[in-house]
Amino acid sequence: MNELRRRYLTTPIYYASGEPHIGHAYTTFLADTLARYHRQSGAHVFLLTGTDEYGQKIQEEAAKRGVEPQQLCDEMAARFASAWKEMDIEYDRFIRTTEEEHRGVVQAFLTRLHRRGFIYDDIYSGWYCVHEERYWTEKDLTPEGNCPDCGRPVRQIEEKNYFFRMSGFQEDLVQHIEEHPDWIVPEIRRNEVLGFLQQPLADLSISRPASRLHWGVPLPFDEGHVTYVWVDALINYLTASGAIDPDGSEGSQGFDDVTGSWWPADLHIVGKDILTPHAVYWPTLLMAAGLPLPRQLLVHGWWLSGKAKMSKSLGNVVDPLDLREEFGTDAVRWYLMREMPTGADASYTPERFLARYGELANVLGNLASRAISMIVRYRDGTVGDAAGSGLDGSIGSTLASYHEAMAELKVHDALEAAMDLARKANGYVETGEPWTLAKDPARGAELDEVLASLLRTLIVLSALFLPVMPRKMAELSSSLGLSSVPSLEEAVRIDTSTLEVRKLSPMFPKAETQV
Ligand code: ME8
Repeated sequence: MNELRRRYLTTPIYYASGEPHIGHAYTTFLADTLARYHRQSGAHVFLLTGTDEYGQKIQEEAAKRGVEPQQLCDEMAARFASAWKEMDIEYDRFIRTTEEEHRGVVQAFLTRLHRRGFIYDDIYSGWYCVHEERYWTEKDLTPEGNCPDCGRPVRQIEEKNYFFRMSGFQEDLVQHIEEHPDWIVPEIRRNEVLGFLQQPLADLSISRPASRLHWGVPLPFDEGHVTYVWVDALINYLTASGAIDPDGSEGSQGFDDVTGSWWPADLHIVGKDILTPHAVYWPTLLMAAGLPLPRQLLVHGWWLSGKAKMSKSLGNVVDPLDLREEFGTDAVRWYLMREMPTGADASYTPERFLARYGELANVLGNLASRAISMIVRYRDGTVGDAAGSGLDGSIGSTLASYHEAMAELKVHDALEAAMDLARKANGYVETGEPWTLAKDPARGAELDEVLASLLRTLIVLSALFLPVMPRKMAELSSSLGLSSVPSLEEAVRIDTSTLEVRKLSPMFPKAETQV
């Protein structure tokens, strides 16, 4: 298999303590959209998602509900998996950190670090936020003495911990980031990490005493402690890659040679809330284990409701399932992908949703419906192979901008380029006036040219929108007489004279919801 044509993409693994919400859905749609784009271009893709199941937060949530942590995790993992299936996420693996295989890989990884002398024990005393699973120093806390990340009260603790010598990798990490300008995108997040790395990097606590927290992977070298949930969670990307033998009690199988596995990941897609674990803890842990680093991190912004982050604990989460009921999954995917410039924050409002939906209905849906009806009405569903330059120039430039934007992970720009082609095609209908041509038998050749050009454009549009709206584009391509949505390479080569176009019911019906 050609190495370059492999793409290993990951989403974060979501905490099994809460229900899937629009924030999770956004990241997962983004990953699925990119995965579908690469698959469609012929790459061999592996898309990983899953649930993060250990840690104090899960232990406490289970206790609150009066169930065993495993039961809570089983229920929530099933909820996430079925939500993703319903939302047409084509993942290749759903990993759960409580799986035996993952526990084995975590232990093999830690054994390796321990043997290499990167782990030591010490007494930790300071503040701890259960919700964020993080230690804080006095100066980190808010003026009220709460967690600086989530604002919740913190606890003072003093306990034995194992530490990873993260500080020793500071220079190597800075060098890596400087030598690979695209390693963290967008640049604002890269600069944030470089800024953070201007201060001395501390060592990382990687354990919690089992007396306080039993719900975790036991350290392989001290059963009295479990692995810090963030260390365990990050390793999921490695477990799923198949690089490390989970039964490797020596902790070495697979570490020296990852060929044949999916490691290293091509792209970790995460929200900005989890930048530090992914851009600092994870690469330094991998360096210590002697493993290659992931090739790129895409760090997106937050969906906000007003100015606040949408989050379950703030109670302002809009359930994407609610929107799907009326508008369908594809419209929700389109809205989320088109509205948020990858990397920036965006606010959800019903007005913006309806405006974006209007674009689907009035530009893409309208083009498809008028072009298809004219092909059916004037040519009984089959157009000739009339060449005619028509929209071909616009198709060429659209493809170039679309691929360029996708390569830069600017999905919103790629989609805008695609929608712009549909807009141009509507303009072409207005100026070409096929209805006038149809009235004049002497202008039949001109009509053929216009209709063939519109058909070629619709074929290309179905391929351009496939990654974001797989269901609707399957309907569209089927009405164009194709057996499936073509790749972009194929789309521009299809001989339109062989196709039988059939009527299509409105792709994006008028919204009943008004604001
Ligand atoms: O952090 N806007 O899990 P989590 C956009 N288990 N994205 C959002 C969002 C919002 N308002 N809210 C959540 C964890 N997200 C860890 C990850 S990975 C090894 C371990 C998305 O359930 C975004 O991707 O809190 C964010 O990074 C992730 O959900 C956090 O999910």
